[in-house]
Amino acid sequence: MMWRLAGCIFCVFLSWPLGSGPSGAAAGAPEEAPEEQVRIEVLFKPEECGRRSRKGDLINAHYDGYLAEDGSKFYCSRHDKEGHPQWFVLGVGQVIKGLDIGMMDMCAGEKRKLTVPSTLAFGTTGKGPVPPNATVVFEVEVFSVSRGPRSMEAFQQMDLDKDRSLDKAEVKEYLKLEYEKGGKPREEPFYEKLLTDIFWKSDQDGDGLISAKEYNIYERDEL
Ligand SMILES: *[C@@H]1O[C@H](CO)[C@@H](O)[C@H](O)[C@H]1NC(C)=O
Ligand SMILES: [Ca+2]
Ligand SMILES: [Ca+2]
Repeated sequence: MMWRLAGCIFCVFLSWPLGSGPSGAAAGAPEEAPEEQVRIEVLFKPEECGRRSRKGDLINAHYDGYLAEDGSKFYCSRHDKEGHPQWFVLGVGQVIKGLDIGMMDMCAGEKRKLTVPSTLAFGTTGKGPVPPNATVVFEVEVFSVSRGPRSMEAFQQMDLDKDRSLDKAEVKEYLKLEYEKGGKPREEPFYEKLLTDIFWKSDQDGDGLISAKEYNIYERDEL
């Protein structure tokens, strides 16, 4: 499951309130002051601590969110989406900044308590039950850490003619396979819309191809 957009098959997209929407602090937050950091407390670390999470990794985790002020719970992934742990890509803004930061270097089985200042959470506007400027606390439990969706393996798999760039036909072929594997084949207009969206986001120079560089926007250290 490689494209973020295709991720809806297994709910990669974190719905509200974890996603950093336009009103989230991630967008246009000023430089963090030194005290505006995520406080990380490791609650449990398994003896066998395998792969540590890094930017671009695909993470599967549960998290509960509390308001620091009164300890009230405002979010619980165990009760959302039928209680399935959530999937997301770490470090790329799919979740609030505080989680992107505080969930680095975790292994499967590890539990942490993260205290996140509002600037790295829901900002000066807040969101839903989270009031403006609220410090929030997340209790997170990681179930799996794996290579991110934009791995070069995935790129090579998609690049059928091996010219180190992806055209629409190649991406479409891949998406179709992924959706069929997921048991949810779609109609043509669905793929067209998805492709338009993917290219709009990834084809930065607008030449109709996604180059390896454009594709691998956040995993440079793995190239
Ligand atoms: C939140 O913080 C901002 C920036 O410090 C401030 O301007 C604003 O008045 C605060 N809002 C509330 C509701 O406290
Ligand atoms: Ca190609
Ligand atoms: Ca391009």
